[in-house]
Amino acid sequence: MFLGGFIFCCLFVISIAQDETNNKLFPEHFLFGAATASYQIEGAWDEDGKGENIWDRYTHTHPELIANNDTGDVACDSYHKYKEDVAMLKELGVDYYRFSLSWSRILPTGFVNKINLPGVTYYKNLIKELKDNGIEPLITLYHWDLPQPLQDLGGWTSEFVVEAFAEYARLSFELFGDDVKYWLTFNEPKQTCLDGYGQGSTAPGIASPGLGEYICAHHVLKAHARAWHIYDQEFRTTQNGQVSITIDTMWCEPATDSEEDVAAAEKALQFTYGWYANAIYNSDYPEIMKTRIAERSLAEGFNQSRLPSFTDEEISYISGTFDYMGINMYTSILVEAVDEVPVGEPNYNYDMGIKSSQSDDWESCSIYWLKITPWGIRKLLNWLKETYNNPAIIITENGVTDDGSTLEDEQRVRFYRDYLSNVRSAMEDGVNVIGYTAWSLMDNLEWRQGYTQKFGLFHVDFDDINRTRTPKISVAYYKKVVETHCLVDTCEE
Ligand code: GBE
Repeated sequence: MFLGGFIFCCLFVISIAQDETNNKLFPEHFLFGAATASYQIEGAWDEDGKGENIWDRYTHTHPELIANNDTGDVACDSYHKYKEDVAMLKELGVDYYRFSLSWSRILPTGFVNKINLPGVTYYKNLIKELKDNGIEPLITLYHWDLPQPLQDLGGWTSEFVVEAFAEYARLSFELFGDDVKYWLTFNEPKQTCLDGYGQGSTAPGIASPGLGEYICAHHVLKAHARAWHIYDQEFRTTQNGQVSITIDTMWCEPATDSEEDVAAAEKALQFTYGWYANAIYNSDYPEIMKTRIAERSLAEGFNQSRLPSFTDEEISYISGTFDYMGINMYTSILVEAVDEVPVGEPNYNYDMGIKSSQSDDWESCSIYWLKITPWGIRKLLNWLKETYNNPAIIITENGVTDDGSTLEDEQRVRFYRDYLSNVRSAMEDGVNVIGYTAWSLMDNLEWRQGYTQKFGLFHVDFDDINRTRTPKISVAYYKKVVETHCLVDTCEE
């Protein structure tokens, strides 16, 4: 009662300052959801037969690399508390829940030789609980937690992993697919490859700049395509679902309207988003990547490009492997043209060859890289429509973090309102957006930032053994939006 009155009062205050907000209703069939990922919430890292994954290994062997030496050992304890999670989703009224499967919980060795039944049961129970509450699952197969035994064989830089992933995908479709309409193969492969195998700044921590990230990406793209074709050939007619991948990018805004900066911004989009998207939604790697990396590689003394090439057969096998387009978007950068970095050490950033920054005028939150740029999502959506032939788009992540000091997260309310307002405007521009997913359902392990950054609609008390979940004020706003399909007090058709 007290909380209800409190939330009502704050919504009233919020409703005053929304003159600029788009007041068109979202279409009736537009889908709203909320998201999490296995390593960030599940905990139970070695319980009931789960195998070790690269994030278990990374946090346990390099505690100094994670804020407060945090780990995902317990996290939100969702392995035991999934019913509470579903109750929160029910409270929000969302159409779907995006979560990921922990590969190691289902296949402790990474391979299909040994299926861990308690892991399978966990996901079956979660899916049943969702369906019983009228919530559709949207499942990500790979949100960064590779089984450690596969990493011991080279992980995403080894070719064998393509088939290992394909078999894991097939098993997942077999086990869960009767109840799943939406699948994602990979979450943000750029982070997997660039951070994990190029720069070495996250698990598995392999630093092989200018090489590792390209080899990794090559295998990820092949693995994605294998999984899509397996679904298409073996499951589509009986299960009738949709399979895609979600790739993240910041919107790249030219720093000035000079021809050079405009070209540099386009180049940045191609090197970040196009690196993965072009092969799937168009065909092959972007021309500008092929040309630049080949030139620099030869000048560096390599006999071939550091960017691996696809055969014609592979190009057509990968092209078109999507049923919708997934995107994760949080922020924007300003992009400037720069003089070519002299040839020397291989490096992805030199290959891209731009300068990026963020404006001091853009509103900050508690994490350094996320500046609040709602207009950027409208520009990005229009760019995606133009560049990839107007696909149906599900925004699979968008959200903002706080430092945990208050449940009155007015900045998050404004964030969702303003980004969604720009999504709605992009739809008026003709972009075919069919769904929107808030990151995140609840505070969770923010990778190297540990539990210091809190992206949740629901607050989680990590000092409490019960991991008590409490709604922030943004829950009331998002709930209203999901229910009414309207961002303001009253909407027009
Ligand atoms: C997503 O990652 C993840 O899918 C999700 O797991 C995560 O919790 C959520 O977003 C919130 O972060 O100058 O190289 O240091 C780094 C977002 C910017 C991935 C861009 C920050 C990609 C993390 C800038 N990265 N972003 S810099």
